[in-house]
Amino acid sequence: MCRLGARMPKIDMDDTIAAIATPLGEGGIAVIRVSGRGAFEVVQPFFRSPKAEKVADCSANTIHWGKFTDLQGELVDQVLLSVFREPHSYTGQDVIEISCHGGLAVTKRILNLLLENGVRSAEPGEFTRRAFLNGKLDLTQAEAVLDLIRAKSGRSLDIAVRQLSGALSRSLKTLKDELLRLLAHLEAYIDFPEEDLEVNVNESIQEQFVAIREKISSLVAGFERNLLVREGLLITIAGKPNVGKSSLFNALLERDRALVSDIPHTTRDHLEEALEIRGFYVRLRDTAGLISTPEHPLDKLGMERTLQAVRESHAVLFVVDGAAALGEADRDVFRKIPKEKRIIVLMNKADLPMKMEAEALAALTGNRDWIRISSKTREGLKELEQRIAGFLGPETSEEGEQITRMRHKVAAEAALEALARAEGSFRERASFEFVTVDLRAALDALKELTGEIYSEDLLDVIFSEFCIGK
Ligand SMILES: Nc1nc2c(ncn2[C@@H]2O[C@H](COP(=O)(O)OP(=O)(O)O)[C@@H](O)[C@H]2O)c(=O)[nH]1
Ligand SMILES: [Mg+2]
Repeated sequence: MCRLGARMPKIDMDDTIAAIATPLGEGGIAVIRVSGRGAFEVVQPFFRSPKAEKVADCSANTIHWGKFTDLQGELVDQVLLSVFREPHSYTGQDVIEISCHGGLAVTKRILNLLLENGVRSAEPGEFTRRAFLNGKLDLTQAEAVLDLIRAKSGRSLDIAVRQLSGALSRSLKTLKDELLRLLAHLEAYIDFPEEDLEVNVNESIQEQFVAIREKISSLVAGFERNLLVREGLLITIAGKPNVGKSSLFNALLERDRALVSDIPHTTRDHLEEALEIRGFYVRLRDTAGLISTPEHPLDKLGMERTLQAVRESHAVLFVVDGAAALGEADRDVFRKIPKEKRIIVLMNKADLPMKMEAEALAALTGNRDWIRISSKTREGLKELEQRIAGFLGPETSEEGEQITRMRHKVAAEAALEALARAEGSFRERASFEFVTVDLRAALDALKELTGEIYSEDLLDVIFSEFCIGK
């Protein structure tokens, strides 16, 4: 691996670090993780096993019951030590995991005893950073560790697990191999005058360019959707007062979260709740009904909040009352929704006799389809959930690997640009040196994506997002 820039790493990789790896609080057990060359020696003075085993003599991947005491021999807790030996551990170093009872005082006491005995407190993400630096994971997998911990829905968990298992790394490896093959191919002909290239060689090189370009493009294609899957789709319910927005909000949440009444302007501030729709993480907002001429100062504030919520959201549910005719107030609301938003039109109160004219609604909404729903009887809600899930992904995931972070996108786009330059030079029959320089730049961009090329600053940014103990 090579490092960009000639700076010394800020973090010493060789000292022994420790941290509580489980959430701080009460639980069945807690785990304190120790990693580094001195892991066995620093734990030894505190550990008494019935067979008086030395920690350093324990075989790799074994678990040992014993007493954890302070240096005066006072019992702190009965613990299990899990022993891992370099290089077969999470960090690639000698690692001991101390499982103790899951209380705040006991975990802190064990950690403090270790810290007083020459162990350094781990920085956020430092265990995973060591794993990366020791080649246990590439950078996309290290990022997936964080995504897995943070996953809020089944779908975001699926993506993180695949990425952690190396699916994205393998796709990138194939791409890098193809780029290397193309480079080798070109370099084999570098001493030939271009015009002497046989037609079939020329065609084969062009085909390789196209194949690589298409693969990188398809990696980038799903980025925005993956980002939404990971961070959650923000959906705002908008409509004039009394069309049933809060009732719909409650129906989707399956609990009475928002106040519902037939008094207009019941909802003044917007409410936000998280829910899972077909395995996707969604943040749903109920808003104050939009009116064009708010009189009460609180209504004016409510309007501003609603408009802000609409602007911030990825998708808008535009609700009309199907039991009434379409009015100017509905038109006003629709005009306030930016048209680049994903919009779903909902004709609510389908359990009542319908008065809404389909033509008028189609004319207003630019012929968007609508769904007839009833927040009262739940009619149409399944279809609505399906439409929402459709924004985030196909029902079954048969697509290839896709990137999940802005950092990946920037690197993949840099690779695409360099590849386009190389392809251009090749078509224009420029000297092969021009072609290979840009191909190498494309390769380097992919290496930055996987972390074969990295800077300490980049690692600082990535791992600072982690919690201590991971
Ligand atoms: N029959 C019927 N009434 C509904 C439905 N949805 C809402 N309502 C009623 O419409 C009124 C306004 O509902 P609310 O959810 O507070 O509307 P909001 O002002 O848009 O939030 C209340 O009396 C609700 O019970 C529905 O699907 N069917
Ligand atoms: Mg309401």
